Amino acid sequence: MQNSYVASVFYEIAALLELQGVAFKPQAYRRAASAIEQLEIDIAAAVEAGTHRSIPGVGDAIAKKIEELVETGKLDYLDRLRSETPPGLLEVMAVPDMGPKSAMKLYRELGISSLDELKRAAESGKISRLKGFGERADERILRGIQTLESKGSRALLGEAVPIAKDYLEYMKNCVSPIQISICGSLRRGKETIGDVDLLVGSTATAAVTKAFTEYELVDEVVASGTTKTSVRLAGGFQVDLRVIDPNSFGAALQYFTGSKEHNVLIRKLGMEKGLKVNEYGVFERDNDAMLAGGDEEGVYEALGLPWIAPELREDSGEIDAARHGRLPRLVDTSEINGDFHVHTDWSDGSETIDDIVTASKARGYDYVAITDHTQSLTIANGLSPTRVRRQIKAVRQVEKAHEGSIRVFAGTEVDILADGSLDLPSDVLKELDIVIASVHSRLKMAPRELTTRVVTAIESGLVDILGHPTGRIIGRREASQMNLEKVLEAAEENGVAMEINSFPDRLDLRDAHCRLAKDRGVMMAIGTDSHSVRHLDYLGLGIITARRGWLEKGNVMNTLETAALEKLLRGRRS
Ligand code: DGT
Ligand code: CA
Ligand code: CA
Ligand code: ZN
Repeated sequence: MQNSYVASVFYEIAALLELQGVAFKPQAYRRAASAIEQLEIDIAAAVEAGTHRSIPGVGDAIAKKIEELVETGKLDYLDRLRSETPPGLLEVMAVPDMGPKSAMKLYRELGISSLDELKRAAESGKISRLKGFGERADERILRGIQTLESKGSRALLGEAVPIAKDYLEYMKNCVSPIQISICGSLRRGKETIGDVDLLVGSTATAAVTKAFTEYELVDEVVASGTTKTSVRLAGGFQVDLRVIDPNSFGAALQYFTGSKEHNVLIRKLGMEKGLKVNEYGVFERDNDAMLAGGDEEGVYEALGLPWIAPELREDSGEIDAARHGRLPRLVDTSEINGDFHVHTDWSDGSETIDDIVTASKARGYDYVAITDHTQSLTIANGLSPTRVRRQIKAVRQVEKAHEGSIRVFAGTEVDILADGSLDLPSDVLKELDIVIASVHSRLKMAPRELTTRVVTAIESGLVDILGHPTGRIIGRREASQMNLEKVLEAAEENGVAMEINSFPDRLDLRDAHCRLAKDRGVMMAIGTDSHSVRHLDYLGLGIITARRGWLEKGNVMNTLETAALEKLLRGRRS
């Protein structure tokens, strides 16, 4: 059972109670929901261990409901509430800024009980005319509906990557020889993906299209033409396929990788040079002679540019940099030597230290850091000072058993408490090889207070890495309102690295913030925040995020060789 599911049930209960005009109770459910959402361990595991009762905001009544949900997957109470409320009102209430009172009023006075009805009423300007809504209400509501719809339809990069890779492998096995690539936002590594785009260079269009639509996960063929076919997969992903003549494969790859904004600039640059650029190639405008098209490098070369990495193609200065020979040499997967953020079964991870070390070795790492939670995160079975000391010994033993084949850092993800102090005494922190410090609670405190809290931790002289710095959860929780500039300034002064947390729904710092950190001279540290062995694969998402942030080898701590890294870590907290 997923925490997000349990949280969503409690949010729904809160909303339903609000619609019924019940006081206080909705707040309690919302608090519990938010705490469950932020839990770093599986709620079912918490129930099993009995620790769900110590989640903030969970009293006896809510604890029982959690148990019922985890055990049966259902909740009687929710079903009852649902039957008492007009269906569709929740949808209406989900529109940003639409409270329960407004929703009820719209229901009573205009009979609105669905998003569609709300949209129609707003489009015809009816809502502004109601008493108490204000003259811009229609506009505001339409904008809210748009936000709601756009957010709902995008998937996480980390969800799309494996789906696209499987599809690609299948296509390669079906049709050979084949020129094939992922393009679109997925190739650029954007944190959320609208749809997956595949490009094939082949003259056997019909055979390729047939193979594409016969993939076993295809639920429905949405559109089928001679050059473009779209399918919807079980689970809802849309995948677009384009088939192009192999002579134009590079030009099409460039075109369909986008972004649209990047392509507009590319075409404009072509125009200035008397060239025409499209998905078939680069052509002389005067006589249509084809200058490039077979490969992507050739397309850029014809425009007088070096090849630009897909992650940079967002119209954020990349073309200018390319023209002046100032493109970054982006950090590459082959340069990454280890992972800085891994949990084990000592706190809320599911495997042993040895499992993690064995798996890290299999991935070719030179080092891995074991960084479990600390005591104040009781729900995550956080470690007390005594247990930290025991764990250090355990880490040394595992490392020894692997006979020098991998360096295992004894670390922690220490909680940053509300006043900025750390959740372990400094003598214990000094015994560790590496310290990540993270905020896990009270992210919504006043921005200035939060900034001071984080800066205090950075200035402690005990921290190597600030974990998931902004605390955002993609699509669910906005980045915290702390002053990032101030935090980066403190990090630079104190030689503290910012994490790129690679967990699919975090990617924190995000791409643009990584670039800012680089400009401020702050080092970045990629960590997967793994809670199981398979999460170690998320490292790739962190690397893509680093590349989208224009980071080079020198900006990323994971590129250091073991000896250099140890020197850096020792120097930082002595
Ligand atoms: P998404 O799917 O919303 O995450 O974003 P993209 O970038 O994958 O967009 P998508 O799937 O609509 O189209 C794939 C690429 O094809 C896009 O990045 C650029 C190119 N493209 C599509 N339509 C146009 C267009 O009208 N003009 C230009 N210049 N390029 C286009
Ligand atoms: Ca796309
Ligand atoms: Ca598309
Ligand atoms: Zn954390």
